[in-house]
Amino acid sequence: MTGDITFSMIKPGAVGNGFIGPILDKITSAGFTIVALRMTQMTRSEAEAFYYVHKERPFFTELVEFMVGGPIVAVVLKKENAVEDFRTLIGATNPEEAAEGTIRKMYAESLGHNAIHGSDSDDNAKREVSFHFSTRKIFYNCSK
Ligand code: 3AN
Repeated sequence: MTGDITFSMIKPGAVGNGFIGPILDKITSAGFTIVALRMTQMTRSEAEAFYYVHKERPFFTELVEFMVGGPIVAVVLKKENAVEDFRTLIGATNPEEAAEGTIRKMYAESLGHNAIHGSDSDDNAKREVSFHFSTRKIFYNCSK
């Protein structure tokens, strides 16, 4: 059985380009309910910890630099089959390969600056949600 919660971050590039509103509108129009939301700027050690699984990858330093370069919007989203449906909504990691109408196709600048993050599994969604939000800041009972 799949969970009904996923975690997303609107990344600094998309925030800086003024796309918070349009991106949140696409997310809620696709049937996701926002149950937690926070605008913040990650510290270097927070970004390194969040992307720990990528620490051996060649793009790790570039990724951390980008993610600490400006504010992000962290959101917890609720919907049936949330993780998979949200990955479909955001599109491929590389915006050049993302399907028409996906968030990355519409708002991403490049593979490194790809507008938005979405959890890739239920376990990672749980880890990422608790990384950014304490339990009492998540409003699971929201329905719209
Ligand atoms: P996704 O975000 O689609 O799950 P991951 O988990 O493979 O993709 O990568 C995490 C983030 O690292 C991506 N969102 C992207 O910003 C960055 N990234 C991934 N691959 C590359 C790459 N080859 N060059 C630069 N940045 C990359």
